[in-house]
Amino acid sequence: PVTEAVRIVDEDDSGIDRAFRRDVLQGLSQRQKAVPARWFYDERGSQLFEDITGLDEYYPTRAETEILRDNAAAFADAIGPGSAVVEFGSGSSAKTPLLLAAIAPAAYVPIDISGEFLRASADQLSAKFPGLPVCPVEADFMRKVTMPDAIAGTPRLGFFPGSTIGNMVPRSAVDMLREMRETLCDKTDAPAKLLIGMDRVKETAVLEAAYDDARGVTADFNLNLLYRINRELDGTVPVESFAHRAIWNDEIARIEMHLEAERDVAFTVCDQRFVMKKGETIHTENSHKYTKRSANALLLAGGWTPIRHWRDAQDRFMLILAEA
Ligand code: AVJ
Repeated sequence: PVTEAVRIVDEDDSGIDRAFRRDVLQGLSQRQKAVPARWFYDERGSQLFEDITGLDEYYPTRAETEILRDNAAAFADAIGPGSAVVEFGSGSSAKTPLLLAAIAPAAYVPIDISGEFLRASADQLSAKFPGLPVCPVEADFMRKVTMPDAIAGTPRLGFFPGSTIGNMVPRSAVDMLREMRETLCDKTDAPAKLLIGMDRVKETAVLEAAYDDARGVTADFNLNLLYRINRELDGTVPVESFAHRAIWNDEIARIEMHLEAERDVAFTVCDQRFVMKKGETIHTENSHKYTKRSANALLLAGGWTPIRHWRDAQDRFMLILAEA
């Protein structure tokens, strides 16, 4: 049974998402232009990301799925039955069923900012687990999210797979981890746990290939942001004049994605004019990579105590269980 999602996106009279407009106009006004990676995920962007997860070069999804598949008994043991699984960002992935099958949860609460995608994956999930209450919530999980009354009093397991935390600079990641703590402690006194996926530091060539695949799917994913700006924010960005770039920043252990202007360009977004020189970029994503120590330090700063770590056989990815 799937309950109706609560819609919370703030739109103006002409149907423009205010947060998207603010982030884009502010981001394009900076010296280093930047748009937060969360805006990749409109319907097409979500589909392109699903396509990325199937690419030979993109190992994180397969590595994390392998960890979930190979450690079901250990997860059941560490987490116990009867928790409400609160997933931050509802993928239509194979990972969630693996976790749910392993731990016998009391309910499943997917939280996502994209309502369409949220409902589709909630329906899929519900079909696989008849009898499991599924309560989707359309919300931005960077802020505290009010939990449905259906799971009042139930212990919570937050699930944040995919190394999505890697999109955030440490300051924002810590803020988010603290908000997740608030969300998971809402309407219950039971102690909360968090199961979080983090991608590991590894050879540069492997990392760069994962973000610049031979078929150009990641390039399309990156460029889709510009099409979205043009469509939703009345933009005139000349998309054909931009190229996808993915580079490893070793100093701070992250992959950076940029959109590079291949000639001098000028365009408007919501009637605001912007110019870019040839070679100038819009920074569209960071994907931080972690060691066990850096992951632990980040979690602790966010109010979570790491209690268990699991890795895939090739040491590419880790799932960490932490408690509030
Ligand atoms: C969904 C944030 C985990 O950083 O690996 C994939 C997004 N960007 N290819 C990642 C992404 C380019 C992905 N996350």
